[in-house]
Amino acid sequence: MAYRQITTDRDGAVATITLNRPDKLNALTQVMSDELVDVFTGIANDDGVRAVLLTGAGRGFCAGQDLTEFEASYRAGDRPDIEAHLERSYHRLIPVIVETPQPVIAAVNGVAAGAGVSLAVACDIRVASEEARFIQAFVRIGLVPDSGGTWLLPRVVGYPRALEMSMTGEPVDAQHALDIGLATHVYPADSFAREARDLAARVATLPTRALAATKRLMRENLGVDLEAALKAEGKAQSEMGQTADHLEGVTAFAEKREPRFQGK
Ligand code: LHQ
Repeated sequence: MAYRQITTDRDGAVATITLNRPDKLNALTQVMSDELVDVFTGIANDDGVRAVLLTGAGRGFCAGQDLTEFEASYRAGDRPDIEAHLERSYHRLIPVIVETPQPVIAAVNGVAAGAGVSLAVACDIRVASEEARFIQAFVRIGLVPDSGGTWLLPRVVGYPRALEMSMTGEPVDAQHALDIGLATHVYPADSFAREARDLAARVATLPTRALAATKRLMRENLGVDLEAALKAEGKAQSEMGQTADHLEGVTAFAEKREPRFQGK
């Protein structure tokens, strides 16, 4: 599939996906959403990829749903079928990102608004440029958070912060995002791209299968009791115990050297 609204790049085991509508702060269209589903689906089946970086071209990360997609119908006094749109778009896209086996890092280079925040919180790790802002913009247009925003955001920043962000729609700047755990690192704008790439390159050297199982367990175990969580950990650990990377990890420890994981 030739992409029109995203670009992709591969550097070793790191795949970078760049939302590429800079003039519109990378607002999400149906085309962009379909392209993202396609590229994430391909990556999930490509064991040569061991880390994914998601970022935006230009000064924005993602301004959320492209509101002009519905402009004609609003101007005509009609109401678009938002639920049908969500099902075609975000209800396919967000699970594909969340369930990507490889670690996915959001490099939030600028403003993230509405579904743009949801994209960021669907990723496993968020780093922010000091120019980033996070805006739960839905309330500003009389809507509720969608695209997973009611499920993902409370899991990242906790219920009270998620509720405040979503009820006020006020921008959260990079420093505040760091304080509340919405980003785990903030970097100066001029070194941001390099710092994000370096992080992805480091993550790509880790035991990829263990990372895949870790993110799946953390997600699934949030909704189960301790007994079930322990059982799921045991099952996953038994699988990890058979991996080449586990053997390499313990061998490297015994030999007092750095491990060289292969993602196998
Ligand atoms: C945009 C957008 C945008 C189109 C900036 N669309 N062009 C799901 C299903 C159905 C319906 C609704 O929603 C959803 C999920 C959602 O995501 S709802 C939330 C949708 N997003 C928003 O409401 C955010 C709208 N944008 C803004 O509030 C501002 O643009 C922010 C605060 C993000 C950035 O402000 P500035 O830095 O001042 O930039 P700007 O406003 O000047 O924008 C630059 C350009 O990008 C401008 O185009 P132009 O041709 O005039 O230069 C904007 O119109 C365009 N743009 N967001 N969502």
